[in-house]
Amino acid sequence: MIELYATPTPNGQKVMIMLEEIGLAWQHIDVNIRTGEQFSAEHLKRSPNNKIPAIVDTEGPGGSYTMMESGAILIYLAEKTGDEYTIAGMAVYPWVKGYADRRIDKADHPRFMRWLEAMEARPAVRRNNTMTTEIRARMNKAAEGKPPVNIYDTKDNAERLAKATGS
Ligand SMILES: N[C@@H](CCC(=O)N[C@@H](CS)C(=O)NCC(=O)O)C(=O)O
Repeated sequence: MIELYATPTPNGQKVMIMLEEIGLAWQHIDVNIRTGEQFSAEHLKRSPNNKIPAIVDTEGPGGSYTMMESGAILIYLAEKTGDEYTIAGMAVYPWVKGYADRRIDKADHPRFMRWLEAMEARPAVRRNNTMTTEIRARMNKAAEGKPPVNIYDTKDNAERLAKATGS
């Protein structure tokens, strides 16, 4: 459980958005900076510079874990949950999803498989895979009867470029 001690100012809201994104159980514990609640002895233990937001992660490293500073909180929460899905994952997944075609045995790579399954459980990744199949089928149909190009034939490439650009 993440306890967010805050007022929904922009600095409070950025943590709220993150908490909603990552899906951890959390609750907003109101610390009203308009009425000076940030100066209470309890809150100063969480945030010695009398600012919101602060969080308490009841299941943090080594037990209950308190943090202040919204940017640091975002990084902490990303590291607690974000390692299964980052833009690195988006960039790499299309290259590695065909691992079986490369005769890679999934039994040898349990952590890779866990990550791959987490990727493939995401609706956006599933939609990508469905669209990829549909687009490939459409393009293959449109390419029927047309000779294929060898994109690694640099001489052929140079000739095509020269022809297209008139140079
Ligand atoms: N650098 C801090 C800034 C936090 C901050 O300025 N919080 C304001 C509200 S947005 C606050 O708690 N003000 C109360 C006060 O200064 O007494 C962060 O990003 O968390």
